[in-house]
Amino acid sequence: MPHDALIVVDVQKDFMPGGALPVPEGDKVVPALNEYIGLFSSKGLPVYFTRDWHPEDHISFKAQGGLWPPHCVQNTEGARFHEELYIPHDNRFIISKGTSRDFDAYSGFQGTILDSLLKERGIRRVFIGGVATDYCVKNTLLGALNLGYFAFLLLDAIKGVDVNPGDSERAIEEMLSVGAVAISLSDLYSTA
Ligand code: VGL
Ligand code: ZN
Repeated sequence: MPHDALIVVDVQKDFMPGGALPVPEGDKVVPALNEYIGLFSSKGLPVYFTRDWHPEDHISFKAQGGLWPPHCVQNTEGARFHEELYIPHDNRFIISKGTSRDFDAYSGFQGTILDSLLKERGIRRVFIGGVATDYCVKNTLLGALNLGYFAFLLLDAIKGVDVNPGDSERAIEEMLSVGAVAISLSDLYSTA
């Protein structure tokens, strides 16, 4: 529908198997996401790609006392999007987050202009998929709800890191408990 937008969260090489901070089966989100991207794009609806885009001495890295190995360092190979991710030519926006040394951002809205880009277009509903379910997907979705958007969680296009077993399941339950609606590709095709 008009006023719908797709948000693709952090589908970057470092979050894929073999990357610096791999999400198990993270690459499995790509085929489904490409279908969502094609669907939105074919209807002229905007697609927003978030990316983790850290300086090399970022506060979230272990050397600075953070939780994570260095990942998604600006302008490195690991920060690039998965090679098979479909990036349309039109109506697509890249949102870099976690770009300053002393702040981390699990949400695509934190420290970015994503909210103003959506507002400018009158977007009311956002469809969110990508990685990691239990970090950046969750925080981006909760941010969207807090900012007043209606949020769909793309159940067939998310994967989590599960630092503790069950983290992704709990993240999904939390998102649904605060108002997100879970959908899959088949739901969209049956109403298209
Ligand atoms: C993420 C951990 C650290 C994510 C980003 O994209 O979910 N997770 N930085
Ligand atoms: Zn990060």
